[in-house]
Amino acid sequence: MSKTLFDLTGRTALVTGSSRGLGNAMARGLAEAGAAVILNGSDADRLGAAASALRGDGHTVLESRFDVTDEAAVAAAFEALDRQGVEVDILVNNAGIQLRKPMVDLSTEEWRRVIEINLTSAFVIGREAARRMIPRGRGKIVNIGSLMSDLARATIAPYTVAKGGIKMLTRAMTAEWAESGIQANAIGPGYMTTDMNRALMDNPTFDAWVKGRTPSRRWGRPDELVGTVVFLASPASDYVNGQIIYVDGGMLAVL
Ligand code: GCO
Repeated sequence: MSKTLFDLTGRTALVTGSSRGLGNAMARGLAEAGAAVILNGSDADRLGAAASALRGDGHTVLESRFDVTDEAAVAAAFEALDRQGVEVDILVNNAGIQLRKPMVDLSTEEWRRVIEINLTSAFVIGREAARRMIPRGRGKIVNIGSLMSDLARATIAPYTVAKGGIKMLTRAMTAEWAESGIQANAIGPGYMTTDMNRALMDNPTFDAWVKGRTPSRRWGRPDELVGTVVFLASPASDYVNGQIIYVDGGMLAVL
């Protein structure tokens, strides 16, 4: 097997929401596979600390601080990269929030905010990236979905709808951009040990439910997404398009 199949040397990856959590773990994994990484976040201190940590390990890191819901800021960030001669070869649309509240108590503004961050931003940033990938005839887009791309859980309706939309946006990107040499795919993480899930992990009943409902009988670790994101960012996936790969310990495979 060619050694270059999973080699990202010479490629640049932008990972949104990569100051911490799944985004930071994936950015580190892409860097360890040879990519230069562009970290994104809205908090300058957290972004700087994350960048320093990766640079400390010898990786090539740029910082691009923008709010993924601010369309003008997104456009300006890409224009800044253009001016620096930095081409985004790999885009990981990871940024997202969670809001746990019954729909009857949810405000329309709360609904819109989650959809804006978790779904619309992937379209807006994907559009900016694709406008530059299409003339180059190549590009990799990895959208981060969820178990909720396929199944619903009570009290997280806007997150569920957004993640379902991520699965279909991935297919829409494929429908329009595959012929230009872009591969757009998604990853559906299962229950992973992240800050976003801290309240669930600390709830003995929920913790027991996750372990009982997951065939692997455990929560997933953020670094367990690295193999899949490197695969989807590398030449190994040049004929893979419009797919969602669940990294969920088998949860979606069984009742
Ligand atoms: C929840 C969790 C889930 C996980 C993940 C599962 O409240 O049920 O936050 O949404 O974070 O998305 O794939």
